[in-house]
Amino acid sequence: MTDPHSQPAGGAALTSGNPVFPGWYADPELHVFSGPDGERRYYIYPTGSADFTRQASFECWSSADLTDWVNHGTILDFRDVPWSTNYAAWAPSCAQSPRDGKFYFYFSAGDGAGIGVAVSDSPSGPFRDAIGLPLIRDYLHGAQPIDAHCFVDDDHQAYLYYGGHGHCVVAPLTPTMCAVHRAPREITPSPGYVEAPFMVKRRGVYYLMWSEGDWADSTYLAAYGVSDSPLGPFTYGGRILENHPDVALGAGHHSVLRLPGTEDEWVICYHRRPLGETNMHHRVTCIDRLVFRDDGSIAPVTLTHHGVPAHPATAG
Ligand code: FUB
Repeated sequence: MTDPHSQPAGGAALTSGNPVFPGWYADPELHVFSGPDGERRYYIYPTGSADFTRQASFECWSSADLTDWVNHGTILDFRDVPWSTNYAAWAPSCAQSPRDGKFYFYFSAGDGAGIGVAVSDSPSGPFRDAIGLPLIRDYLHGAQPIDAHCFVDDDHQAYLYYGGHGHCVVAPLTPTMCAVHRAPREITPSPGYVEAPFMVKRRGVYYLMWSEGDWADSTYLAAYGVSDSPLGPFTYGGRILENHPDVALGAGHHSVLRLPGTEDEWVICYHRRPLGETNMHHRVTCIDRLVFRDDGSIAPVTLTHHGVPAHPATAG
């Protein structure tokens, strides 16, 4: 295993460090987006990981190069989402519509309240509730309506993946990004699946990733499966994130991103619990390298303290 304390090859490179920004934040979704002013930056949409009975809003962070993260403050507040609860603002996802260029923000509106969708002209918000009611309200196929993830395929079809309590479902979205085109179908990829689906396509292969175990302790981890369709079925591929006894525990609920301007360099953004932390809410947001092997499988991630080298969002 790589030494988690060693710096990446190439000398004293500027690195993100881990965690990449201060504070308790979990469930990070990492993107590169261009704002209304045309500036391309990295964005992270996390869950604010205070006690979840007090989590009633979302923030986002952005960076020019993965190292200098800026907090944009509250981007959506449950006070402006009347059908939501006043707690458990969990696990958001953001996608840019290929049709209108707007940014659509999918969020858990409280345990049991459903999944909402909000919209903004800017990736840093502010977002406003787009439809005034839950996009997904009911438990379908046993899937708890949390942990939404929006994936837009090369043909511009958007899909909404979500589901806790051991069941994963997916539904194609209409071009408005604010309604499901067909009823969600169950795609639970593995008996170990618990929550936090994330989809990425590489070289024509669909990689569904998810978290297993209990997010509140060190049984948490992440795994993946592959398919030739965004709707599965998925063949189990292996574990991606696991505890590192010298670095951190409970690593999971992640997103991955191909670095702009590269053909095949990837990073994984995830949360983990610092060693010695026993409060279940105390999770931090980190970034490390993700490596696809020559056969298309994913190598287990080495959790590090140094993170990843600076890489401009404007590359390529
Ligand atoms: O952050 C709250 C919950 O913890 C998320 O919904 C789960 O995926 C887990 O990370």
